Amino acid sequence: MKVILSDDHRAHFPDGEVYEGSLVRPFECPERWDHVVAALDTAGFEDRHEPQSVDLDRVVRVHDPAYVDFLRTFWEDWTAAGHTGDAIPTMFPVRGLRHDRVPVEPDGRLGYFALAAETAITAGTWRAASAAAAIAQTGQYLVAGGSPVAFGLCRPPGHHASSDQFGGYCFLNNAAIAAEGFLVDGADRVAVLDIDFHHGNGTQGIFWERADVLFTSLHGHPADAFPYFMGYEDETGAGPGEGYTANYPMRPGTGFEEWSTALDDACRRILAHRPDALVVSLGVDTFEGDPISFFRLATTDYLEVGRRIGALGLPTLYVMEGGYAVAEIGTNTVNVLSGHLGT
Ligand code: 5XA
Ligand code: ZN
Repeated sequence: MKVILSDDHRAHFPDGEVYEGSLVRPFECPERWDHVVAALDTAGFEDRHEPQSVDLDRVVRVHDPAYVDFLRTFWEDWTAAGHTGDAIPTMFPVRGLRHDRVPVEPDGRLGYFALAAETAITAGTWRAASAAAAIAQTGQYLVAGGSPVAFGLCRPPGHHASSDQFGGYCFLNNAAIAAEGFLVDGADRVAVLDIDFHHGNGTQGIFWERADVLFTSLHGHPADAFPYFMGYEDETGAGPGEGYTANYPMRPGTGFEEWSTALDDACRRILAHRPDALVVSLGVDTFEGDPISFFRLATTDYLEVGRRIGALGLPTLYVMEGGYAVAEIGTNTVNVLSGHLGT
């Protein structure tokens, strides 16, 4: 299996995360990447690739160009305004406020382009986020070019990033960029399977009115879990995209039996879509020991997850999303990949 990775992820590591009333060390930390690499080493995944340069012309097919520009240039504006700490959004265009004007002042622009307050922008955020997008793109090129399966070790993750908002540790939507890339390179239909614990609101929103990309997501019920305001079962797409979104929200304590029944149903829908390629948003925060989630999957379950996805027989790109049980993230991730390969 081809693995695409870059050390540029280290450029993004905020000083703190707003979590349950405190500023804590971010759960989304560089050691996550180190543990995945160590597990890949141990399991013999040696076919490693550096990403090509990010292709922004393709990125803006799923993101608003003004948003991409904001991410690229914001740190300069923030520091020019005299700020020295990380940029944490505090005010948002919520219900009753206007969305049709973008503020000029950096703090206002930050809130305009944000969907949550736990995610800060730092000096190296653009470098890391654009490298993660480049990793997804390079994986997509490899799979479109004939590799049956590839794994993009993206950090920061991407599935919460909407066309014009960051949050949930995400800036550029790596999975959506890859899915769109397959279409650009000739695919007629693509499927996204999001198995991160959190609903992939960004990916869903990007493809909401599209029939060429099927979006399926298994996740913590929005009544109980971030991102709270999306991910219900009755969200099925709109216009030409009606019927091309499928959500499987599940309650606290869900174990592998119930979760895998949802996986099987999502897989059935994916096969019915007859996609030319599959993008898997691979989060392992479904793990029973994850500190911020509430599913109960065990380390050995991830082998079976990979087996079932591999059994679809589709050209597949995995992109890394969440997973915060740092000591186990490597084994859990690699178990999915090994299961896919049947090893
Ligand atoms: O998949 N998304 C995540 O793992 C991040 C959730 C952030 C919760 N504040
Ligand atoms: Zn997650």
